[in-house]
Amino acid sequence: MKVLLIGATGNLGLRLVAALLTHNHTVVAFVRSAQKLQNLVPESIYRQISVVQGSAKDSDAIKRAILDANCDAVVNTAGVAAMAPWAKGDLPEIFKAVVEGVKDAGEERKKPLRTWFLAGQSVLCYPGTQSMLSDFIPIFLEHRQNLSLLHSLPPNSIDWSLLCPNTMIPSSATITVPASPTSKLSASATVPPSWKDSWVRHVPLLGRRVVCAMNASKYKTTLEQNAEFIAADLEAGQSQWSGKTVGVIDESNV
Ligand SMILES: NC(=O)c1ccc[n+]([C@@H]2O[C@H](COP(=O)([O-])OP(=O)(O)OC[C@H]3O[C@@H](n4cnc5c(N)ncnc54)[C@H](OP(=O)(O)O)[C@@H]3O)[C@@H](O)[C@H]2O)c1
Ligand SMILES: *[C@@H]1O[C@H](CO)[C@@H](O)[C@H](O)[C@H]1NC(C)=O
Ligand SMILES: CC(=O)N[C@H]1CO[C@H](CO)[C@@H](O)[C@@H]1O
Ligand SMILES: CC(=O)N[C@H]1CO[C@H](CO)[C@@H](O)[C@@H]1O
Repeated sequence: MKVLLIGATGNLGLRLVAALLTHNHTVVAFVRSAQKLQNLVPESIYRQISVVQGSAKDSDAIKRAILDANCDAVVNTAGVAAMAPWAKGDLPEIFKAVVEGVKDAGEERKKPLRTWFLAGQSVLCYPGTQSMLSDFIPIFLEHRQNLSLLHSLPPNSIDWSLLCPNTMIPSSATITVPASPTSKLSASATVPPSWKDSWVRHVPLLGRRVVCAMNASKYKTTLEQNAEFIAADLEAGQSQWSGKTVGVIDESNV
């Protein structure tokens, strides 16, 4: 596919450049500074991609980038959610602008774009309940409103998925295009995969909160694994993750 990658200079964005190329996608990087991207990736990789400069808060610029390059998919990794409930990050503004730009581009080309957005594990549901994990541990709350926005979209305006990883760490500081993908993630829709509940959840008020905290480290993944997951999914014409929040776990932790 031809993929508009918004936020290519970020931790996850840089790994996505490599993973998308590994999967033979055509990469159009949307960044605030082409120079910064050029400094961050090897020359051999930079030569294989095209770059559009603009702000992810500018929905018109996003729409134009999609239509000008004739992209059929989008990945947005720009913007970071504020961790504390009272804090304000720039993700909400970016998220809203990207949603608008992608939706408008879809309308104009009369076909919704396959689009991956990023949130965090806190918007997945506690298995067996209707409550989000962030009901138990109230962090990264900005992702919640942004999920509501996706849910409120009219049908067929964006073919979206929302990746909801826990902490992502780099497995390598250098950006390379591996000939074949490395270790894999297991995924599930709506809830964290391979959740092992415990009697502790029955402890009044605090129980489920404790289970969430105790389980958190199990869900640590690498940036490279998440990039690989998205790049591989974009190879499929139709994805099982359409319209879903998606939880992931390293297969070796299952
Ligand atoms: N890292 C984690 O452990 C983790 C866990 C769960 C979820 N997430 C989510 O995953 C996403 C990616 O995380 P990350 O660690 O890759 O973040 P990051 O390294 O901080 O990258 C953020 C990217 O956003 C870009 N950006 C910010 N404002 C922009 C604007 N106005 N226009 C264009 N680009 C803009 C930055 O570009 P510049 O280079 O120009 O600043 C940078 O490329 C975030 O939404 C985060 O909330 C992260
Ligand atoms: C990408 O294309 C190369 C060369 O055509 C091919 O050998 C490789 O298997 C492809 N990779 C994937 C993941 O399809
Ligand atoms: C696009 C969208 O709905 N963004 C919302 C994300 O969440 C913040 C609140 O944290 C809202 O103000 C934004 O409107
Ligand atoms: C997957 C996982 O790590 N599950 C653990 C969650 O926390 C409970 C204790 O509260 C453990 O028993 C589970 O093994």
